[in-house]
Amino acid sequence: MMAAEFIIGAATPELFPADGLPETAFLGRSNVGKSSLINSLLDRKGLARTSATPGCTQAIQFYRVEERHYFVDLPGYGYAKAPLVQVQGWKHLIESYLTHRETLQLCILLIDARRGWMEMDYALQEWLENWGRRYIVVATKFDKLKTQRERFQLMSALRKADLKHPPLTFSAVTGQGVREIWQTILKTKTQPQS
Ligand SMILES: Nc1nc2c(ncn2[C@@H]2O[C@H](COP(=O)(O)OP(=O)(O)OP(=O)(O)O)[C@@H](O)[C@H]2O)c(=O)[nH]1
Ligand SMILES: [Mg+2]
Repeated sequence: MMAAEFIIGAATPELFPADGLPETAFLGRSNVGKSSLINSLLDRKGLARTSATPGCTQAIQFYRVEERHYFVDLPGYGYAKAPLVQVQGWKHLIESYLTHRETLQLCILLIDARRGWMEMDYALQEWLENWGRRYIVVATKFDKLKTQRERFQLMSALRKADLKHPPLTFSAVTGQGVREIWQTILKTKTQPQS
């Protein structure tokens, strides 16, 4: 089993770990399945807190993997019932992380397979492009698409977003996609940042 431990939930940038280990960050709408993906990749059911209630993860959560890498669980966006101050706090925290974090090597942008791209996903993608961040797109909850037709429609919708890396699919229920996502993470670690 892979060694992984929770290090800190950081609500301000001063609390981010300072030991310089490379990081993979998980981003996406509230409730899309970020924490579930982290648990699946690490094969640890309750490590990252998951919840059926959107907006569960508020601070930026750092998990150290095998003493040489961080997985970073970012708070979700687009939760309609969140108070405005909270939305502004979210924006500030995420932007300072994505803009300044030198150890950030790869962003994993999660998209709900049933919904496809939504407005805020595009905004975030554009933001990642503008800041030259390396990222991949993962369509989660793939198990919820029951027919071939639905799956085909999703994949063609995802490809419209002009991605450098082809989108991957994932399900926390079936475990589908775990290996491909790991391969991408490991590959990124060995490539110099462009
Ligand atoms: N069917 C299915 N349900 C999933 C999958 N991934 C996550 N879920 C469920 O979706 C809900 C939200 O999952 P989380 O992992 O907590 O989502 P999150 O993106 O971390 O949410 P926030 O922290 O609130 O932003 C939970 O009820 C999960 O059990 C999946 O692949 N398939
Ligand atoms: Mg979460």
